[in-house]
Amino acid sequence: MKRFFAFIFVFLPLAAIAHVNSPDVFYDGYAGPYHLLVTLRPPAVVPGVAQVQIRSVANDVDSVNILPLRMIGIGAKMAPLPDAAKRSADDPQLFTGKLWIMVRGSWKVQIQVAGQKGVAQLDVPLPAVSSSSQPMQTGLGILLALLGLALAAGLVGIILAGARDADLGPGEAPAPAQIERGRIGLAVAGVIVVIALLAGNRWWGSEASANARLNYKIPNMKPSLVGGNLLRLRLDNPNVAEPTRFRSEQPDRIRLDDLIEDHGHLMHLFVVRIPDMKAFWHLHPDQTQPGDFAQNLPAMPEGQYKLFADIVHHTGFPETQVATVNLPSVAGETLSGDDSGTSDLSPADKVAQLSGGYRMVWLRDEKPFKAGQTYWFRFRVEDKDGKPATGMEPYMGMAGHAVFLSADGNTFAHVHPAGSVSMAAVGLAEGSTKSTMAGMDHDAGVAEVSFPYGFPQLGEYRIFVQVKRAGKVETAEFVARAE
Ligand SMILES: [Cu+2]
Repeated sequence: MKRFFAFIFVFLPLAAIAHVNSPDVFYDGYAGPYHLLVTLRPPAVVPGVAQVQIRSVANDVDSVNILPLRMIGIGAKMAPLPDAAKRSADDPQLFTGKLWIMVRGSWKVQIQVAGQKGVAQLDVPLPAVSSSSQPMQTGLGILLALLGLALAAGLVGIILAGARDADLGPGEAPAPAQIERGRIGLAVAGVIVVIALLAGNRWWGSEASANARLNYKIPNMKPSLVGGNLLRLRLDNPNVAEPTRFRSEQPDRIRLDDLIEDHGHLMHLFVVRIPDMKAFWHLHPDQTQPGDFAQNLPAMPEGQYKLFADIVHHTGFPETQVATVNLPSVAGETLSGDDSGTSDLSPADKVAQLSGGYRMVWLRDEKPFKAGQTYWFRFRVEDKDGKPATGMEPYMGMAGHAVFLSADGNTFAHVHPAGSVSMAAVGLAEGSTKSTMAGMDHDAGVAEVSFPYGFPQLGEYRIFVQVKRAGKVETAEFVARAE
């Protein structure tokens, strides 16, 4: 009975996809000549409403239209009519809108911008999932149950009265035969109501469990250490894709044999020692077979480590697989290729020391950060005399890479100057139109790097910033707090 009336669900905020507990999408890029900072807040539950926020950096935009599209497949070509984003009355550079996202999976938001320099377009990837459902609040449940009981009693009453009193004239009392017919009516009505309630309960139960099966669970990969320094990772696929045709169809598991490269690698693995967070590596394990990855570890001190492995599916759907592992002291190999990291970080408030007397300065104002707001996190690399560093190079095609990690290790985001989207998804979303992302190769060589991001909850965070200078990847760590 209670379950029958539990058809209204109250959903918790969604937990994870790419990044862990940090679902918002931040994107710094250009629609043709227009520089935009885009924040997408995916719906907490799908179907649901995504919030869209677009800031025109140079204040040269007159109007913005937004449109949700599937990332790949037939839905990517069938565009509904776009919605107009609303210009804020207090802040003419800010445009906001809402979009309905009807199906779980890999989406993009197409942003059409008009201004003095003509019309231009930018596509921003939006992964959408529901991660949990929660029973309805007790008060509402009781209210709906009482209303439902009143309806059931009303139905029984109508059938009883119809069977017993239909032939009676005004003021006439029912004869024994009519009373008997009334009893039969009452029994039939009771049976109908009980069957309706049981069938409804069953229908709801199967809908609820179908829905629960589609809730997104954070994949917990299985790490193991082989032969002293080979780290093997067995990926986890606890999630199912939304069935495309019929609800009753058994949904497919999200595949692991469909991964695509994201800035040059199938996997970006971040290894952070907890709880001190003074050791940090950014590694790129090789796929040995679908779902299995292996990495020769660098020299590492003994300790407990958190692992975050970023992968991207062929749909452009990004995922972070997580694990916690205790490692003995690893003799390890010297880092090579794009692998980087160090075990002697000291978290800085503002100025972090790099090698050779260089340093990284966090260009922040003293105002505290608010959770849920988008900021640019800017960093400058200086030489020992405080001059902007020379010899800056792109690291995996970008001016910098940043990891935002909560002090408890439960919130993780891998962010680039272009934002928190996966570069592989951006490539898919763009299709034929070529937009420009902030911080790509052409921006490298500059001593300053910025990352758009917003802290999802209050609390303490660490920011790991990686840049490449004179052939060497430098890692700096900063402490931040969201109030
Ligand atoms: Cu990166």
